[in-house]
Amino acid sequence: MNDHARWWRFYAAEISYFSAKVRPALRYKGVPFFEILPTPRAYREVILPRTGLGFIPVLVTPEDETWQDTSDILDRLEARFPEPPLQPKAPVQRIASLLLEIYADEVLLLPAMHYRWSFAESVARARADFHAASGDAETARVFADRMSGSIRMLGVVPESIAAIEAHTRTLLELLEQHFATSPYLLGDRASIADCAFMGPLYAHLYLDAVPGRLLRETAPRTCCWIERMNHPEPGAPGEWYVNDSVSPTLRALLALVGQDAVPLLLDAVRDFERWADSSGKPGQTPPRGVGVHATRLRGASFSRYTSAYTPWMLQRVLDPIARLGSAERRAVDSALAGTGCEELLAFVPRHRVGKKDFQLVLER
Ligand SMILES: N[C@@H](CCC(=O)N[C@@H](CS)C(=O)NCC(=O)O)C(=O)O
Repeated sequence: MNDHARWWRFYAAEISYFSAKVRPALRYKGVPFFEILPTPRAYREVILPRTGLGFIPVLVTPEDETWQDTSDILDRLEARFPEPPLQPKAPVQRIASLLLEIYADEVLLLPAMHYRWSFAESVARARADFHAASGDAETARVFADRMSGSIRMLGVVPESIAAIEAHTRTLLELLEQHFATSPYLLGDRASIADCAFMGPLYAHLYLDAVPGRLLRETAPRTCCWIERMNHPEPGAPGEWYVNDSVSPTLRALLALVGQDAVPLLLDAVRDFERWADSSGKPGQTPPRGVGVHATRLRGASFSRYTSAYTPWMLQRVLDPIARLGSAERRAVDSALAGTGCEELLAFVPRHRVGKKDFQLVLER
């Protein structure tokens, strides 16, 4: 008989972006877990009292610790279950995987939210799926209203929609080329980058009505990768690319990040720095939106709200960069030269964001 007290409890939903990032890691590492629906009771009795936040996923360990925030969860899982690894240690692949993670978490939110909330067919399906997952029509309606009402603040506006769709088509083309030769983003083994890509690609673009057709009609290899990620084979054969290298198709994906996502990320963190210079107080929890900034995607100009989460995610890339030795740094610079990602790596923040009790805190 199973000893259920030793199982992990994963509060998550199938159509939740960030749940989809952690679930493959739990399966891949063979963590014994129950996935528990985000019902009103789960929020009331577990999620809100333990984290003070209304976010999923939340992971509760067998020792009754609470883990929240997918990036922290993936780091802690890696420390607790180092085999099979999901986080490359070699510098180029380490930095590449973190660049792909910040791109997936912060920028692919735009196509994911656009394709879910801009089309009546997708909206009807998502609302029904929210109801099914929460088990409560009113809770689902309130949540769906909040999500659909947030897309303008994220930058999904009439001025940006053509650029968001063009970006998505390019991404799918590049993924199709990549998966023609490699089963995962960094070669023959899954990584944290694959986990992060599952958020937008599985939970939204694959499961939602309108983009679901787009993926099945134009991106069959990406659909196979999604299924592969959700159903890892025990034993996890394969390795990342040899000698810390980057394949031409992975480089093309990094160049897409450099060309389209880096300007968005830099506009966001520069605006956060302006807010912190003028209004931030060390020790304070920044508001969820500290302001609004102008940005551009493929020539389209639009505005988005500025979140303290973007600089926190960027620190995840910049901190390991700062720890590299000079030969390692040269290797990273030469692998990324010409992709456009260099500008992000060269950014030097004046401020620092930390965490206290699951809340972001301005440290300096
Ligand atoms: N940074 C968090 C984000 C979690 C998140 O945004 N989760 C969504 C579901 S995919 C949510 O619960 N949103 C509720 C809200 O925005 O109020 C993480 O990585 O865990």
